[in-house]
Amino acid sequence: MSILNQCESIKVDFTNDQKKVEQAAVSSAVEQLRLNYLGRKGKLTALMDELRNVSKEERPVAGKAVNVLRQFIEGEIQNLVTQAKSWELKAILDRAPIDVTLPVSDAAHSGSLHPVTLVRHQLNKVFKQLGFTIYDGPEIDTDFFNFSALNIPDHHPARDMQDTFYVEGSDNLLLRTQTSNIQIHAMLNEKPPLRIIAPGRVFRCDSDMTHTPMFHQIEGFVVDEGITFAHLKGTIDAFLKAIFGSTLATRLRPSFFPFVEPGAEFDVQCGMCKGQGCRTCKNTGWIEIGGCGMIHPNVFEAVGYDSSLYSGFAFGFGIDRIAMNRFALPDLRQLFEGDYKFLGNFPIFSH
Ligand code: 2NL
Repeated sequence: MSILNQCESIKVDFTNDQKKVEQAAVSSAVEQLRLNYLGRKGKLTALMDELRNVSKEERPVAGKAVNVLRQFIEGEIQNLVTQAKSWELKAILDRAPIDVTLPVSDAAHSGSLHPVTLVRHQLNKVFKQLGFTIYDGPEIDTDFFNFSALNIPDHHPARDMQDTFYVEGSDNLLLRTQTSNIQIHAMLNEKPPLRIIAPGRVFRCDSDMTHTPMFHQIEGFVVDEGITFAHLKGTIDAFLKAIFGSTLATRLRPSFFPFVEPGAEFDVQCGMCKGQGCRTCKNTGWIEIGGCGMIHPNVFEAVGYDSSLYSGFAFGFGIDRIAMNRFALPDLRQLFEGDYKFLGNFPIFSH
């Protein structure tokens, strides 16, 4: 068969095959069509090889015919490639839609919130109801925000390398040891009246049965004209009752922290024995929760607040210990081991 006749017959074949591909409307068929004509063993490739056997006189005409056919086929395949994109999209849209309202089966791993997250959410909610705003700040901070502004003297043991993680190669960067740094940032950024809680991770060089090098705290503070110890006592009592139950008693005990004067620690009656004494409360009837006090005038001076005009109270406590109490956990460390068998025991949703 002459080259020109072959061109005719290949074109007829191609047009038929092209129709079939359009009917199938799947993108893989387009690629198969391309291989059948333009691939290494394709029909058009074979025809181009044959050109070599054509006589010199006929070659220009035959060559031109083959070229015209090649451009035609390449153009048509390019069109099909473009069309194939919309076939693929239509295939996706035609799939049965996923019903997101179906209940999750018991066998599925539905995930759950970490116990510390659950307790933090509850604490945030309680403090929001008491009119507090949640504030955030850096986990890596300077000596000023973590220590100096808080009236912690230069040679206080808390600043020791044994107790605080310092950033290598820097003379004053450290991992915060308490979330009070957030409150210093808040006081410098905002003006009184302030009612703020600061939840977050804190870091200390400490690791044993009851201490992990990272743990979670919430600190809170209120600054305004005329704030008294009575506001402090009422707030501590209100939030402890909201978290542990309104029937449990609360108490303050005198204590010392460099950033407050006077200072106190606060306890809630043991929920296990209702104050009778048991293993959980080591027979005292009370669970120690945290510390508090009236903000020291030196702290106000450090942030440029007039301590003769403003007064305030502050408090701080660990979230992890409340989670341990809430879920009756024997070991603090399992909170941070990432063991699915343990973490799967908690609810998906919090309040
Ligand atoms: C504890 C005790 C406490 C504060 C934290 C505070 C913050 C500022 C000024 C004054 Cl900016 N005080 N925070 C006060 C008393 C105690 O924490 O046992 N935390 C786990």
